[in-house]
Amino acid sequence: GGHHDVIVLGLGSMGSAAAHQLAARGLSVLGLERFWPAHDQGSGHGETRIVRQSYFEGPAYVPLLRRAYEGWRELEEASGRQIMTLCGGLYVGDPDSKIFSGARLSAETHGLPHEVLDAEQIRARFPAMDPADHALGLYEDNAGFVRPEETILANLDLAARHGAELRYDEPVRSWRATPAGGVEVVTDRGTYGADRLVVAAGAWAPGLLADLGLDLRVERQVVCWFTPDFSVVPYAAWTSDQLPVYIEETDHNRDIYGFPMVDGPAGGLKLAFFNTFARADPDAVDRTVTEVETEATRERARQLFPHLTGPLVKALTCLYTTSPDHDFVVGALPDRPQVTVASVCSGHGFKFVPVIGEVLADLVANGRTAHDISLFDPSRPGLRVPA
Ligand code: PYC
Repeated sequence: GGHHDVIVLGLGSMGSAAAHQLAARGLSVLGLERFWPAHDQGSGHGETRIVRQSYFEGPAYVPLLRRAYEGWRELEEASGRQIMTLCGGLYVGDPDSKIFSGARLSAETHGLPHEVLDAEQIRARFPAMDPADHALGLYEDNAGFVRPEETILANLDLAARHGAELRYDEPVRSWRATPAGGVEVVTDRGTYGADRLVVAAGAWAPGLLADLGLDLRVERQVVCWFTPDFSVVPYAAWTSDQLPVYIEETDHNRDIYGFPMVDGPAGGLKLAFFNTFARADPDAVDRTVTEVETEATRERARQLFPHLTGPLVKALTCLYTTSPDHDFVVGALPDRPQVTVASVCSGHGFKFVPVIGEVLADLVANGRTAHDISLFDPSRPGLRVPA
């Protein structure tokens, strides 16, 4: 029981950031989480997430990315945790590929420092890589990775430090807007009231927002860590001192992304298909990864990294919650303005955690934000289930 200023439903990537920033602004916050802190059942686990600014998804994201980078450093400062490493980023594809040309458009539109490298230059600079002869790469120094588990734990610690009440192992069964203009949330263990609600439920958001008629889908992804052959390309060439984060587009939706080795020579090189397009139910997802899946990933990855021939270190699954246009869904519900949604991020949201936390806190505390989030409007027509 009890009444709060705001309930945050879901304490993963976006919810923990919202809980932290709302509590820091002096609101009384109740956070509800169905699992445990920094759990591995949703979209916030797996050791690393890419951060990048020459954003192939569109120049409109770049101002938010600039603010996010400031927020990453603020989060490190406030929490005392080391979270972000900038080791550069390389986006490879044909000259007219969405990943290369989209990254170049964002870089040019916003004057972001970058270099265009041809295949020969990529091989010379990054000896682990052997791209196709006709490929180009956009390289930017101002990219790298963040640590998702550290991020979520930092935001949860800071939320608690600012007085938020955080409840774990407590799945939400239902919620409703009350006639008085607030909200009521029912869990397995109680009923809670608040003036406002933030729905940051990730893969569980489509179920909790089913009455909105949005065309959202949950997708199961597979992430692998492989051992390179260090006798051909030495270990140092695979580390973040010498290898950037990377995304490579090829035809037939076989894009991959990955990281340098960040946890020692036994840790493996983490990479994955950008999307498997496999629909999933978050409560029934098969979290076992098969050898067919890992070997398909390796075979594709060896187009860029021919010497990725050693043992698989590990593999795991992860979920995307995706909209039809692949833009985020962040904002108040038009018919119930006391409810703000976030965390439908279509597989590319994590790098925005600090700025989305700030946007959510702005929307809840002030009813508006100075950030331009028009791209993420929950009432845009493209989100609706087709008639
Ligand atoms: O946003 O960089 C990204 C990303 C890589 C894989 C999925 N999302």
